[in-house]
Amino acid sequence: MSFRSRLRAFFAIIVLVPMAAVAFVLFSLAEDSEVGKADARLAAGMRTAFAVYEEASESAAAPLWRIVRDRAFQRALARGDAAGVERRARRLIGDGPVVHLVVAGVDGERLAEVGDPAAVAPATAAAETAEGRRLGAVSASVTTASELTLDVARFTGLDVRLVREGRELASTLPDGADVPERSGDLEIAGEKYRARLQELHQSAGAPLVVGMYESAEGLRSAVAEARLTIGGVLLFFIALALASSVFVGRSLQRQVEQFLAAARRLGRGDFSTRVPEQGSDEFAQLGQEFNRMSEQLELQMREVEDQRRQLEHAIRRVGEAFAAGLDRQGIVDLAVRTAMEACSAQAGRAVALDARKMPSSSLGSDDPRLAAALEAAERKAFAVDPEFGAELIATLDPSMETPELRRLSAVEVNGVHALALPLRAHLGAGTDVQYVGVVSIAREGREFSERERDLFGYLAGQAVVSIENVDLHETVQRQAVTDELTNLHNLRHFHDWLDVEIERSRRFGTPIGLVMLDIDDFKRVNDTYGHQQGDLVLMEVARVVRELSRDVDEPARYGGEEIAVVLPQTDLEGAALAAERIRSAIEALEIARVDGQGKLRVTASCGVAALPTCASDKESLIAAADQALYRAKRAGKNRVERATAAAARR
Ligand code: GH3
Ligand code: MG
Ligand code: MG
Repeated sequence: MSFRSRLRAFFAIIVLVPMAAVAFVLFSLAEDSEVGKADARLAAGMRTAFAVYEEASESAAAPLWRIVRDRAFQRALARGDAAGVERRARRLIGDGPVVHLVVAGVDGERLAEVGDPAAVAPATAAAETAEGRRLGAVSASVTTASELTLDVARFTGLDVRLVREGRELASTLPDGADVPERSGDLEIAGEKYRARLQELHQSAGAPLVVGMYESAEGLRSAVAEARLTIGGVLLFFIALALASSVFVGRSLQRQVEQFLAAARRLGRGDFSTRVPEQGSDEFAQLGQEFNRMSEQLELQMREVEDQRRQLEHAIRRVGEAFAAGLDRQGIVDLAVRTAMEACSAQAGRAVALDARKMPSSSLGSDDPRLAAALEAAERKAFAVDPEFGAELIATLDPSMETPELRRLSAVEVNGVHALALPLRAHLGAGTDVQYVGVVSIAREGREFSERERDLFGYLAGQAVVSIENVDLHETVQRQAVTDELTNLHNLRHFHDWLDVEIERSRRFGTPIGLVMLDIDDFKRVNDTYGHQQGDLVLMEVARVVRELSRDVDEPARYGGEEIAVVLPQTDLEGAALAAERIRSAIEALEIARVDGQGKLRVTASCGVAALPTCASDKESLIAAADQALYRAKRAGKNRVERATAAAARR
């Protein structure tokens, strides 16, 4: 059922039902009042009938007087001559206007009756002699029952009926109808009437029963007329109520439709239009609430959209980071920037406890108020004074993982909100998980939400994983090119390096020197002092070689106790000098004995070659240096031998 039909039904109930009740009451009141009026008309008619009767009776007085004064009549009466009286009476009424005459003797005995016996309204007088002797009584009527009936009917507009001694004298009612002898509502010849009966005592003869009748036709039409008026008025009000219900319904519906349309627009994500808020009724309040809700929704949608954009941005950044293969600094910068963007922060930074393990980074606004909040959050995150670096590491067991030591902290300083999270990472081979720094973000005005805190924690965690990955990568890379015992480059790296340098020397026309070094009588060291002592000797010799090499020189472990040094931009002479420096340093080296029994000394022999003087490529260069080394051994060890130019030609 639609809103409008419900409204209509409601109006029908509150308007039509009471109207019907009012109509019922008014109609019955109208009928009652019409019956009352009819009774009043009957009573008035009755009075008229009595008055007409009275007049008729009075107008009989004068003619009667003439009759009783008639000498002949008196004489016949005095004689008691009934026939004479009748004769004389007949003559007397023959001239009119008397229509009926009754003569009684002194003792009341009836002597004569002439004229129309249906006459009514008689006047009565005594007949006397001139001397005053009473002769009898005479009554005369000038009016017949039907005349009286017609007169009264004419004056009153009602039906009239006269009855005497149970016999109908005259009537304007339909002929031959059976008329009940009572007042009230009657049915006569199939017609409804309202009747009033009243007895009228005549001066002579039996009393008359006068009946006044009003046809229900008149009553009905009067009632109908009243009903028509009432009905008209009621109809007017019903129409008025209906019209106002339609008007109110339409306006309510219009408002409801506006809300419906606005809700639909909201549903489609259109927040631009507002519903009207005129007035102060519930609709206006609803409108205000609706608009407020719409504004809130719009705000939140915008926020969601902003967040979506930020997220997209962050994802892109992370994607770029994957593609770029960032270094540690890049990762820390990226972590700080992503955390700032994801959490809508204005400033952010990462502070490292040890710059060798993790770089620091500071991004965004350098507003000192933001910086103050960042620092407060950092201090709180560690729960110790973070002039921290070394101090923190010194005071804490870094492998300890307790909520007091590593936690996300949130602070508010002068309206600036900040978050900080200590970073723990596993960096460097052979170390445990340690605190490496703290990352923090700050913004003015708005506190960080639960979701932002979670996101911040997650991103910081990811940054740690990334740094660990880079660290691991670097370690593996280093291990791949490093000899474990001596920490010199391994053989593979030596070859790669030499390839690169030879290429470079060819391009720029610069020389390359190569020194091949072999420890003298190394087997004897092993045999005499054990393998462990041999290792120590190897490490010490490697250290000396490394120390005496330039940054660009690349010492590498070539084999067992052989070391090769590539000397870029160095000719044979230069290489021989470098080799000699190394040889004499080794000779001077005192190596502690592992059994603690003093020290021991070793010597080494070196073969030196150079490009392009002694060789034309890598293989021949190595071979030339090898041959020189061989010669040095043969010549008595602990010496430097140079390759000959002839080696290059071979
Ligand atoms: P020469 O003066 O002729 O070089 O005599 P040498 O004893 O050094 O002879 P050679 O070079 O043939 O012997 C190398 C020995 O070095 C053989 C091997 O047992 C030993 N050696 C090789 N690598 C290692 C190592 O990593 N540690 C130890 N302790 N010994 C090694
Ligand atoms: Mg050897
Ligand atoms: Mg040797």
